[in-house]
Amino acid sequence: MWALKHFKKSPPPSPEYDKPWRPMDWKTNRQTFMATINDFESGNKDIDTLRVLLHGPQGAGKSSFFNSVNTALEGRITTRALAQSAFTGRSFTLECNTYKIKKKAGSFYPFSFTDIAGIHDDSSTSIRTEDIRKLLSGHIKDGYTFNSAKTIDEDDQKYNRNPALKDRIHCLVGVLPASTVSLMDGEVIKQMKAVREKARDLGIPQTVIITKVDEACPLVHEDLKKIYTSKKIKEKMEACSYTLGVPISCIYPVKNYHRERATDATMDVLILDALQNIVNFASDYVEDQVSSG
Ligand SMILES: Nc1nc2c(ncn2[C@@H]2O[C@H](COP(=O)(O)OP(=O)(O)OP(=O)(O)O)[C@@H](O)[C@H]2O)c(=O)[nH]1
Ligand SMILES: [Mg+2]
Repeated sequence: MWALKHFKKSPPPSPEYDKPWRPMDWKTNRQTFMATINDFESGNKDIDTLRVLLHGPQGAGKSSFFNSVNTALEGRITTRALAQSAFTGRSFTLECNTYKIKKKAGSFYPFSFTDIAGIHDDSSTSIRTEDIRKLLSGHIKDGYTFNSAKTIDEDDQKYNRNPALKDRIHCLVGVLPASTVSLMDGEVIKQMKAVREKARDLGIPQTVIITKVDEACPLVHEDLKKIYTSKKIKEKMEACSYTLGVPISCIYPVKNYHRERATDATMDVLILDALQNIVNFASDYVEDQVSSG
């Protein structure tokens, strides 16, 4: 009895590491990122735009991620890609849309984002993997509306019979929500892996954006700067790395702009860090393709 009364419960383990496991300098980074991104060139004089494809489950935050990049670069809230306001059970983005972002001086940044419909857990209603392979290799032009019942016809006016390096996708970005990364449907994982394999066969570099970190971890919800000390977020990133087979170093967690009414320096740093890495991968790919003929 005495022993029970005086038995001290050990405190619950802290949800936070003492030190960040990925270094991030929150104060100075935004200017540094902007300077680098503003001076960025495609890495090849024949290719003025590096093409990035956003791919992932429906409602993962793909359109919101593009809007977030646009917002972080422009320094004001923008919503060019329509994101869904609430979950509807259907993919909100239907057409294949490619977006470029204007610099203040009127020219464009040397990269674009292609936003397509998300993967459904029923593969018969998702964009066909074969069509995504064609998109990766540059056969599908912007504005094409995918048909889950059949792949693009070679006579379709949106079909490009002879794509050049500039028409290809130069970096594949998987987008997954942190909150459901460990609960992902087997069919969705299968479709994502199939696309990753196609990209690998074409030598296209790949990264992953983990969205909705605010919904996955209360600490991060309170203070986004805790993203790299949060045990929960590290756990989610490890689960994502394991499930998809992507190295952790190529996974970037972000909180997307979705209902904010003003920009936020901490959100911008995470978004711009991810953007800089994506664009560097794409540029390396283009350089390698040219040097290997
Ligand atoms: N809390 C939170 N919500 C987010 C975040 N990113 C996106 N959302 C919300 O998630 C929902 C889906 O976002 P979308 O950008 O439309 O997702 P999508 O991947 O483009 O979806 P489909 O086009 O339907 O495949 C929207 O209601 C967004 O407001 C985020 O980082 N945090
Ligand atoms: Mg969308």
